[in-house]
Amino acid sequence: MSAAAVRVHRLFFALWPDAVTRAALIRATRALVRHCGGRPVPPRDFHLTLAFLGTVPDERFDAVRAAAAGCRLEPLTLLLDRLGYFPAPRVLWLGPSAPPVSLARFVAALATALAAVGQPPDPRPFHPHLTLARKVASAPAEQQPRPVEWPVTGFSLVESQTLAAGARYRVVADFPAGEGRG
Ligand code: 3AM
Repeated sequence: MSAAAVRVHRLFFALWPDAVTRAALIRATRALVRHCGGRPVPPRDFHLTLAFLGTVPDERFDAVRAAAAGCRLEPLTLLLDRLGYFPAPRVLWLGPSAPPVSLARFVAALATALAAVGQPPDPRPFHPHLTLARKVASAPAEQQPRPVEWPVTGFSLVESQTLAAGARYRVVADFPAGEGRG
């Protein structure tokens, strides 16, 4: 088979909010996002990336899923209370001012498990954030959002499809917290 014929997926692992949390996120950030300009992320796409894999050949998909299923995420509550700005990609984000240590530990374990099946994620340091808008011209002023509590009961494998209108995300597997090895 030629390389061009190999079916691939563009994948990442993320925390994907439940409907109640998504509604709270919308309420807490709508006005701020409107005020900051830029290109808002549609709320249906809200997520917090844990590990970005990029292109994964179809034949490795099951190994990636199995590697993640073996990683144990402890249930936790994220308090998203801080608005931030990444200047280079001009991204406005919402994140926790005190990220749980267990989440960073989980992300490290997930990266190790993925590397072991030949699919190491992007190596950049984990900086937990939920992107609210892209192409935002400047950092927000001093405003801060009403904090949002996010009960995290699992994590997800997400496929990103690049369409003319931009990226579309689709959850392709869910992994409940409390399962997998410690
Ligand atoms: O979670 P956020 O919105 O910050 O920008 C992409 C998005 O980030 C990022 O992965 C998330 C899900 O698509 N992303 C896209 N290409 C990437 C790459 N090559 C990337 N992250 C790391 N390396």
